[in-house]
Amino acid sequence: AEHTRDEVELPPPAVDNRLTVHTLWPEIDRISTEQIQAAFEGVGGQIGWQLFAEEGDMRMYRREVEVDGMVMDPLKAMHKVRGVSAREMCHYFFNPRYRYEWETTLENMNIVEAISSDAIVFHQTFKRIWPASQRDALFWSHVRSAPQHTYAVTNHSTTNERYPANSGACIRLIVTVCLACRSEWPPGQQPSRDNITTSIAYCSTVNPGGWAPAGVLRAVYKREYPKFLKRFTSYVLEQCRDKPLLL
Ligand code: 6CM
Repeated sequence: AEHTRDEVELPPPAVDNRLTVHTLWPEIDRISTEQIQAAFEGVGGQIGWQLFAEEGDMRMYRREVEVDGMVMDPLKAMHKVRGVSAREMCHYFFNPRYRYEWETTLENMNIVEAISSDAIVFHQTFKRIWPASQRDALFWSHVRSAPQHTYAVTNHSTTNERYPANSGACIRLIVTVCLACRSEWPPGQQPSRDNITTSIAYCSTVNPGGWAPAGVLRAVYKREYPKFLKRFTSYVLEQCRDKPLLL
């Protein structure tokens, strides 16, 4: 009980072999690679990105995209956090044990398949937003390391025979999310809680999967995404306080 956070619980530095033999692996590998690369590409100078929330080091941008009247606005957020590592950030985002503690839009979470130490398939239901129907999502989640002290979690919708879409009260939404984190510390120094800075790039694209009023949806996103990122980062800071830094 002394060691509440073993190394083994953290995202592994290399891909788990149980994942590379799974049927989802080619898709997981391709989409994760694409998402991580795109996450660190700036929004400056790119047409269409509008800043909609700014607080301290956090900046949130969205692009207004509608397909057949349905809002599919891509969202991109940048943030900087001092005193935690990229690996720690991704550990708390990926690991289902902590999800109810920071995810406020969540109603229920189920593990559909625990593929490996770095990949899980989840089924989640979200809190209902009036006047739309309740939504659920089925997605794989994969955490990996990348060069330059980078760790990232990618979540992407998938299908499963045991969890058919639109069979109950819920409408299935389609999601692609990437939380990419990169740590830095002053050259020539040993990294510590006092000198480490982690840059966060969070990208999300949600297709609501069925009718939802555009105005309501955009208002919900405008309120909920900043709330999520602020809450999540302060949650990780709180969890890591007084624990040894893990790179
Ligand atoms: O990325 C976030 N959470 C992850 C872990 O749960 C995961 C979640 C993805 C689903 C994102 C869907 C958000 C939609 C929530 C509102 C409910 C939709 C109702 C539509 C009808 C009007 O990647 C944090 C997600 C933060 C969302 C604000």
